[in-house]
Amino acid sequence: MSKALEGYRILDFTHVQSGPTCTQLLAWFGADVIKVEKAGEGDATRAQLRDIPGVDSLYFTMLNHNKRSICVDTKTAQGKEVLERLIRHCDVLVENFAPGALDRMGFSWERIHELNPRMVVASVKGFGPGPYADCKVYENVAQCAGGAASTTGFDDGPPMVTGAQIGDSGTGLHLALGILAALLQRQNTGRGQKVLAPMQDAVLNLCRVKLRDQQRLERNHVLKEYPQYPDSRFGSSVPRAGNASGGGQPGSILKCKGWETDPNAYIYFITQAAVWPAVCRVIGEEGWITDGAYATPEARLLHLKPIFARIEQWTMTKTKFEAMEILNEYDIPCGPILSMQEIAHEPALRASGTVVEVDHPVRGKYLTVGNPIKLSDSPTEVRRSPLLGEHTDEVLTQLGYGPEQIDALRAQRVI
Ligand code: CAO
Repeated sequence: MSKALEGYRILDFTHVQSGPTCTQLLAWFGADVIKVEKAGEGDATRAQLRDIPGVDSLYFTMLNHNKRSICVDTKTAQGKEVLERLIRHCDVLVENFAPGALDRMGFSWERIHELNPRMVVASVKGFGPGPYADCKVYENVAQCAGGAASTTGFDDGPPMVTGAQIGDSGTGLHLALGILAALLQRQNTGRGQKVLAPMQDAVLNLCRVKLRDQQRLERNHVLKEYPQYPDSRFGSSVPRAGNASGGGQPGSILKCKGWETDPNAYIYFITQAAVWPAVCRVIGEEGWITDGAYATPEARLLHLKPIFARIEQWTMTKTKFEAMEILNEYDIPCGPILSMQEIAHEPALRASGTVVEVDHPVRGKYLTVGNPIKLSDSPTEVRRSPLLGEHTDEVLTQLGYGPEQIDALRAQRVI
């Protein structure tokens, strides 16, 4: 079967996490992704967080599937010549170097556009234009600057970052969308364009509901869906809401049977208005269906803490999976808190290709997260990440280099 992005060539000048997540997605959709790495060392993540000495780390392998790897020292004259040929050969250049690195290498947007006017040049940077435009940025910096940390955690604790890599992988997703839009526009204009996804902006986009709440707070000085209501005072900015949903359907994380010893024996429980009578029946509080203090969503906002405490008395009598089964019978929205161990063995995720076992010639078998986006006419087949420079000769040959020229480049340590 054909692939959605078959025929598109991506010059993958990315490293660490944000850029590689973007190009990995493009590769999964069928693009030919050529990862250009520093001769001799490669992407720094190959050697970071290693669990087996001398073997490409899981960090690297899990972010670079389905790509080809070519080693070129792009700071040498001959290396720049290789890069120029690659720019002419490819449709998209994706990079996430520190601000200015590509210009310093001699490949400004103007130069790239001159070499290949159809090329889309896509960049992840920590910040967009402004006072921090020149800063280097990693995941948690973006979470902090994008509004996630100040709105995550508990009211009486410090700001908190989340394990979901919304700054890196979240920005990679945004960039991939920008690239696809630019490629579609190119079909009409014949021209490439610059695509920029700043990490701060991507995180803020994912924190959109908190900017919504900031404005609601400024107008009404209270957020009735937040756990601070009705007992505590609100300040001037959106507070941390703990595990409350903070949205139109109140929710909370509740203990289940075994919570004393199992750190993940919890369930997320949502008291959706439509199923409130069912919630009351399940927990044995039928009186709450008609009691004025509980009967409407607005009335319940005054009593969310005692309501969830009462529901928790019920969830503590069930395992999270037993509770799920019962609640699903009544269409009550809920979800078990799954550990990574449970997710790794979840048969449905294996069956859908979201958790995939991959075989690597040096590392052996390992688990990875496959393509979470499913296209019915473009199935994803997850292939292992490339060894450093595995495809250097193959790609250089495609670019028109002969065997002697390749040997000479190798002798001069350009590749
Ligand atoms: N040959 C020769 N040199 C190469 C090369 C190659 N094939 N590939 C890269 N380089 C050089 C670059 O030209 C640059 O050199 P200069 O600093 O002399 O211009 C250098 O290698 C890489 O620079 P860097 O500053 O990007 O790398 P770093 O490890 O110091 O910083 C990071 C890493 C992530 C902080 C920075 O790249 C950054 O802020 N990127 C943008 C934001 C981002 O993507 N952050 C997410 C990080 S986690 O996903």
